[in-house]
Amino acid sequence: MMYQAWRHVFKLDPAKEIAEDALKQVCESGTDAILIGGTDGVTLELVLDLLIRVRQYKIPVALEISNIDSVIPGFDFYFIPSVLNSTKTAWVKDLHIEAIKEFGDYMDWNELVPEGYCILNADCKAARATDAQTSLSRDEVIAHARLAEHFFRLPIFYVEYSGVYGDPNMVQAAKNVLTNTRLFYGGGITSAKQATEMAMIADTIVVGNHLYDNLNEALETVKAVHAVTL
Ligand code: 1GP
Repeated sequence: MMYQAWRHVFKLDPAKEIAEDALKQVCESGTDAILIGGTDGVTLELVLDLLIRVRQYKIPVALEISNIDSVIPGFDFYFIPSVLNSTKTAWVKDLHIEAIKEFGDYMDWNELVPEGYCILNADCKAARATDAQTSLSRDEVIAHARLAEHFFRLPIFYVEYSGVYGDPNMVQAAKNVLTNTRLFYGGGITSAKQATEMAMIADTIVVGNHLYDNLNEALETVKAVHAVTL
């Protein structure tokens, strides 16, 4: 299944441990894909280990690149974040330029999926790591969404609240102005009810942390999302 059709995604952090039985349940949950990515402590060994384990199952798997040293072949897609509300050009495009300088001749551009991130939770690791300007008004979120779709023509605009449940009004504001760019929502989903609420707005719902906190509740979000048609 192409990523444009994904409604529900589980994000696994290579730096966090997950037991074999839990991983099996995640991969066989009916979710549309596994996205492997994290902010801290992501190493080549950890990524490779998790990729091999996930590959036992019949599920698309994408790497969300967090640093150039942990990129390995063998994924179905490579998601490349550009943090549109970062105040440092490093996170918008400089690291990307570095990677292209090194690997540009061998890159399979068809496997690369650029994501325009808009991080709205000031307290999450990603916001701190990228010096994101997170206190955006509704109009500013709309402007970022338009920048993603009409200026950079990115296939994905990712509203990221990692760790806290976001404001559905902000997510809706972004959705209202997007036509071709897919809206990903991630952050703080801990129940089927929240998954349903965000699935009524965003194209793709990402569930991460709660897998490690309460697996059964996290698994319930799959059905909840798939029950909603946009
Ligand atoms: C994190 O958007 C994802 O990058 C999911 O957020 O971990 O809070 O579910 P949570």
